[in-house]
Amino acid sequence: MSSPPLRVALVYPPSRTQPHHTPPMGLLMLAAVLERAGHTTGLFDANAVHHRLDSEGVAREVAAFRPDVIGVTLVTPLVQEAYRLAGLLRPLGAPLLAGGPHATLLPEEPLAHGFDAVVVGEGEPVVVQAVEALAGRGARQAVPGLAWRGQAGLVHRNEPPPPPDLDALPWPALHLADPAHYDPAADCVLVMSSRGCPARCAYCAGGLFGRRFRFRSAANVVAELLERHRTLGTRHVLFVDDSMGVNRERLREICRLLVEAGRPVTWQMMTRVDSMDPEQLRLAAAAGCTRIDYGLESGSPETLRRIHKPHTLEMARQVVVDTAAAGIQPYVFFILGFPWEDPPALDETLSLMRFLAPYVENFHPAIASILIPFPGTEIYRDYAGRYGFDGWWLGGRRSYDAPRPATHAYHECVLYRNGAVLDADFFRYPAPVRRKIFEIFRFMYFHNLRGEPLLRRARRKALFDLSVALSHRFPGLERRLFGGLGRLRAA
Ligand code: B12
Ligand code: SF4
Repeated sequence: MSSPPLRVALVYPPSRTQPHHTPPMGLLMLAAVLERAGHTTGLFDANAVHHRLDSEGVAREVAAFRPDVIGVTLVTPLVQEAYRLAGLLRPLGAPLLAGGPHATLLPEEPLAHGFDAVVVGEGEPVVVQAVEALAGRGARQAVPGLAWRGQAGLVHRNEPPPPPDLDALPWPALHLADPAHYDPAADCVLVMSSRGCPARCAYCAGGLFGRRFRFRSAANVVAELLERHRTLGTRHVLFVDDSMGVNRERLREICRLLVEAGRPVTWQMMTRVDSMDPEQLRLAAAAGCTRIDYGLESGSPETLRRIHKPHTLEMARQVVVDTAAAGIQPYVFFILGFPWEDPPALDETLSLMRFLAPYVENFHPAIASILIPFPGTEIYRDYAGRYGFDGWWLGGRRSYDAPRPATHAYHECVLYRNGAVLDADFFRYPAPVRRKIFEIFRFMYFHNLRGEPLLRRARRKALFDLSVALSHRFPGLERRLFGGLGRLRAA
């Protein structure tokens, strides 16, 4: 490189509800590619768990870095704030480049909200060219996958590049993440071992990596794990692949290599129900796998069929039983409130949960347990018009990335934890459906209390039920009595 290095600020915009315990991997992968090309990069993650920033704080830190180009990740529920942030970054004079899942789905939108260009799809093959072109060191027309607004406001869009060879990519530039901002890397690092998923679930917003399953070789993956263990003392790895077990042969090879290396780390993954069987689970457990996340989504066969889930109810039950039997913790995820679901359909999900309860330590009653219609999904396409939620991510009322306000009842705060998806009311659920969703959430909450000492568990249950009873009849009194539990409300 003959020109001086560029200074590139990589930004993850603020979420008001979800902190990052580990640094964002996508940005660190781009940073590694940019560093390899000789550029200087800085990571500005507004959600770092021990260094959370609002948009003003991000803009201040980015300004101090004096960037030549600023790259920003866009995920749908955070775009409104990201566009406000773009307004604060603009005066710095550095061109703004967007990328990530939302920018890929709707590349024209960021261009109308303060961004100069958008990278569509995976960033590694093009980020160096894109940044250089924005800094005036190349033609935008020559950057595959780039979208930008030219003269006369016309949007130009280049053909995307072929997907990258994953084994040839440098490993994430973890050294850019300030260790004081995150949980220790000795406790956990994120690793990506594959991209893409061949299924086509009707609600899935994971289209960025496409339907072709592409993967790093087992040797390359295990080398990264060993290196993290050696240099950072890492004891646990969280694989962020959409569905890590799709290629069984490769997963077996990863397990074999980890056993051979003396099982230096424990690990967890997300994968599809249909990718695991007892033999595969036994190998994974022997290689240090401690947890597997499964998207079961529903206990209703009709819903499973309508969302094109590649498993049946029987397969879901079996895999959870087999996983627990292998000594691995099964984590199960559900989505409640598909627009066709009535209380009997939701009861089928509750029955499945009751069946699974003895095998499952914790249900996950968090932000994503109620259906969110992400753009680009079949659900969005089929229902946006009918329920009037077109472009919801740009409007105020449905912005669910908001902590439960203190005005909510105690039981609502503990139940929905840090999410307000039910308030966003995408599908205008009738009262019986809302009641049933509430009942299921209550079931999950009570189940998750099982690990607590007996007395504390009894007290929490009693408080919860008292809050429910009071807030129905005397909401003012509930707020007065439970007002002192403000700290719990935010928990
Ligand atoms: C781990 C994870 C989380 C963790 C993040 C932990 C962390 N420290 O980063 C947690 C649990 C906090 C999380 C939260 C959320 N997540 Co999340 N998450 C993931 C997951 C599983 C992996 C992310 C990852 O590391 N991917 C691997 C890297 C390599 O990919 P990447 O980040 O997309 O980056 C690549 C490209 O997008 C692009 N790129 C990204 N940024 C930029 C910027 C520039 C300038 C350029 C040029 C390119 C570029 O290049 C990168 C390299 O190829 C993905 C699913 C997936 N498999 O990707 C979902 C996913 C990203 N999450 C998603 C969502 C919706 C959320 C939430 C909004 C949840 C919610 N329902 O409200 C919140 C967001 C709030 C927040 N604080 O982040 C969606 C996004 C969909 C969408 N349309 O936006 C995904 C795709 C899951 C899904 N299938 O629905 N998430
Ligand atoms: S199996 Fe998972 S990653 Fe694959 S399409 Fe369905 S929800 Fe998305």
